[in-house]
Amino acid sequence: MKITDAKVFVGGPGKNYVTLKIMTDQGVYGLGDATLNNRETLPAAYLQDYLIPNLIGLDPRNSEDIWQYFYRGAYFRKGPIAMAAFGAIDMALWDIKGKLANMPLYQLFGGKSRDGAMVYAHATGADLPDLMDSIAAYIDEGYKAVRVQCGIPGMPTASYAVPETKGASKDYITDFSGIIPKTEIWDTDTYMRYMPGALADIRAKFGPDLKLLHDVHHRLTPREAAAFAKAVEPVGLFWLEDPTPAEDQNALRMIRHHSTTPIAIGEVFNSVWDCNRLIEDELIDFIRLAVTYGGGITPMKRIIELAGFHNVRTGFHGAPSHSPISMAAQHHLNAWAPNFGIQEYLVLGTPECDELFPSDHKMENGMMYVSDAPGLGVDFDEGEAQRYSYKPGSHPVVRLQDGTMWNY
Ligand code: GCO
Ligand code: MG
Repeated sequence: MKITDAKVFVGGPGKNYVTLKIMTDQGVYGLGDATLNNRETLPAAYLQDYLIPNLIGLDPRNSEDIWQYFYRGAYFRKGPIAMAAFGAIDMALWDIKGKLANMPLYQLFGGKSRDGAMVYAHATGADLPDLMDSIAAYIDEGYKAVRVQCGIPGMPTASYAVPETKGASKDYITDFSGIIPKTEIWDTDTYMRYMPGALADIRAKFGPDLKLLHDVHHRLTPREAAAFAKAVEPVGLFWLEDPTPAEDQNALRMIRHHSTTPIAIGEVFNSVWDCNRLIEDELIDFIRLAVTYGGGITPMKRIIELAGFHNVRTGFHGAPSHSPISMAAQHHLNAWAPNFGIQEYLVLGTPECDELFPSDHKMENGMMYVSDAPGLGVDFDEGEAQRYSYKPGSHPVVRLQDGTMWNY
C-alpha cells in the first residue's frame, strides 16, 4: 500500500484551519489538522514544501516509522510549527489505519474506558455579575464544568478572554481586524487583590457541585502563583491553569510546596521534553498538550501513559482554533485514556463548520460521546472548502503599566 498524494487546505468559517488530506493507492484517505493559531501559513508551508514530497510512495500503515523519519530527519528538534505539521500527518495515518481496520480509533488504542467524556465551557463577563449570568447559562445547557474569567475593577484594560462591555463577547483567539496585535495592559497586584474573592463569590452562588476552572494565562511569577493558589484553596477549584510560564519546569515546585490547588499546564508545549519533569516529579495534576501541537497521536499516547504512572490526568487544549479533525483525535484519546480528566470544548458546531467537517461525535449535557465510525470519524468536504481562504489575524500582546512586555 502506498501514499499517492496529499493536499493542504487553509481556511474555514471564521478560522484559518489547516487541513491535510493524504490519499492512497487503495482509495482510502486520511485527514489531519495542522492549525497553529495565528501562524497558520507556517505549518502549511512546512507540509507543502518538505513533508508531502517525502510522503509520496511511503506505506501509510507504518505511522510509527513515518513519525520517526520526520522527527529525527529534521535534525532540529521540537517546535510548534514542525510538531503541528508532523501531528497532521500522524492523525491522517491513524485515520487511514482505523478505516483499514474498519474500527473507530479508540478501539485501536484499547477500547472505551467511559461512556462519555466530561467537557468544560468558557464563561466570561465584563464584570463579576456578567460572568455569573454566563455561568448560569452554561449550567442551564447541562455543563458540569466551566472555566470562569471576568473583568477586574481597576485593571487598566480588559484582560485575557474578557469583553470590554457587559453582555458582549470577545474573540480573543483570533482578532481578524489585522496582523498587528492589540495591546492589553496588565497589573498583577490588582488581579491578586480581586480574583480570589471573585472566585469565592462564584463558589458561594453556585454551590459545591459545579466544577470551576480558572486560567491565569501565564501572568504570575512562581512566588505570586504560589500565593494565589494558596489563597484560592477554599474555593476548591477543579484546576488553576497556566499560573506561571513553564519554560522553567522547576518553577512549578514553588506552587506545589505551598498549595494543594490542582494545577493544569501545557497548552503551549509540543513535546514530552517540555513536561517530563513536571509529570515525573508530580508537580502538576493535569497535562494540557493538544494533539496538534503535540505532534499527533503517536507521541501523545506516550505522554498520556507517562502521566498515568504519576497520577497526572489529561485536560487537553480545545480552543476553537483546533479544527474538528484534531478535536476528533482527542475525543478518541479521551474515550480510551484510563487517566482522562476533562476536555476543553468550545462549541464548534456552527452549520458552516458542520458542513465543512461532517461527523457524528455528539455533545450532550456537558459530555462528549465519541463516534463509532471507522478512523477519526470526521470527514472534510472539499467543495465546501472552496468557499474559504486564509485571512490574517492576531491575538493581543500584553504590557505592564510602565511599558514592560509581559505574557499574553
Ligand atoms: C485556553 C487558551 C486559549 C489561548 C489560545 C491562544 O485555555 O483555551 O488559553 O484561550 O489563549 O489558544 O491561541
Ligand atoms: Mg489556557
